[in-house]
Amino acid sequence: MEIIEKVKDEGLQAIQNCTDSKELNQLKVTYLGKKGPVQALMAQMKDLSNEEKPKFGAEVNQLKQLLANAIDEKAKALEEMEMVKKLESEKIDITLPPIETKLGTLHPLTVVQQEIEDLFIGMGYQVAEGPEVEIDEYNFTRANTPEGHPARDMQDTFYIDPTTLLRTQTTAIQMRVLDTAKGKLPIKVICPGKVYRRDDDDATHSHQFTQMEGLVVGENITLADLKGTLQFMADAMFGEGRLLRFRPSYFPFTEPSVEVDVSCHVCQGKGCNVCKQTGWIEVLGAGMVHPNVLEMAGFDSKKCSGFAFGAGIERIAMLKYGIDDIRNFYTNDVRFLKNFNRFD
Ligand code: FA5
Ligand code: MG
Repeated sequence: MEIIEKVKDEGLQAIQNCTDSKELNQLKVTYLGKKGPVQALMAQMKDLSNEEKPKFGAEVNQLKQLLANAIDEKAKALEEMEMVKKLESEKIDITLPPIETKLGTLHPLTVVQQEIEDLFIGMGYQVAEGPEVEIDEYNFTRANTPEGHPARDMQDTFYIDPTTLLRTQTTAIQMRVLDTAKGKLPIKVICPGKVYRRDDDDATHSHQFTQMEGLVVGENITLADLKGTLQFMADAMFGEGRLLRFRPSYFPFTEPSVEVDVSCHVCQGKGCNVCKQTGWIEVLGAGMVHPNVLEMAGFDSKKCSGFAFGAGIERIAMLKYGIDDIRNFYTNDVRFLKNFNRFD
């Protein structure tokens, strides 16, 4: 009986002190296994008298049951504890700030191009595009500038072969639009795209730049329509009140022709390097579509008329954002491009 008490006290103590389930399994083997004290007590039964046997047997069984229960309970408690520990260690702190995802930005030229497109789409225009590697015919001949015409020298051209070139003006798209219209009126398009010229790069010139051509052909289209349209575009792009100057000019494909200047944003018209001391920056060429152009594309120039313009998108972006060098658009300095991040 003494031994039973001793095994009971020691066993319960050990189980209580146990701190992990592996150790507990070991205890189970130690106390309740074949070589354990409980089993040893059972083995002693045969040495007892018949009167002692039942009482002793019941005590040992009780001890066995007691230890087994204590182990079960402890196992449950340990399991719970270990689960809590695990949950604790895998806890996610949802208050931590997220890893920042950096969004790209639209290039300022794309922003301006899309703004102009939206403006004209709102007035019922369609957007037309064309190839950058263009045939001479659409870039020059159809634009009333046949081979040998002195106006070809106005745009120093990258030729690929004698009849293929990098287009020098989005006017080439205009000629394609007139061609595919097959005499059907009215036409209202804007034509954005890259153009190429052998110009020397400086603050306002690049050998590759972007133009936005506009073309409207219909009945009774007049110079007043052109002027109103350009004023509308300038007000929308630069805010009302920016000075516009219409200057008589010459293009083979328009008659009459104008060039439109906007007052310089750097010197406010006083004269500086950017405007070459003139106070003005030329943003576009325009005019009434030359009758020869309409006739070559199959339109009756007595029954319809049209206006066209070709704007430099870089120049508009420079005026709009106060950029003083066109080369900024092409050097891809992220510090420059970041200024146009519309998501910040
Ligand atoms: C033309 O290209 C004519 N096709 C425009 C036109 C279209 C006139 C339809 C009439 C009817 P011009 O060469 O001036 O014209 O160029 C038009 C605009 O492109 C200029 O006003 C200027 O804003 C821009 N531009 C011209 N050359 C460069 C250059 N090297 N770098 C940046 N922008 C330029
Ligand atoms: Mg010009």
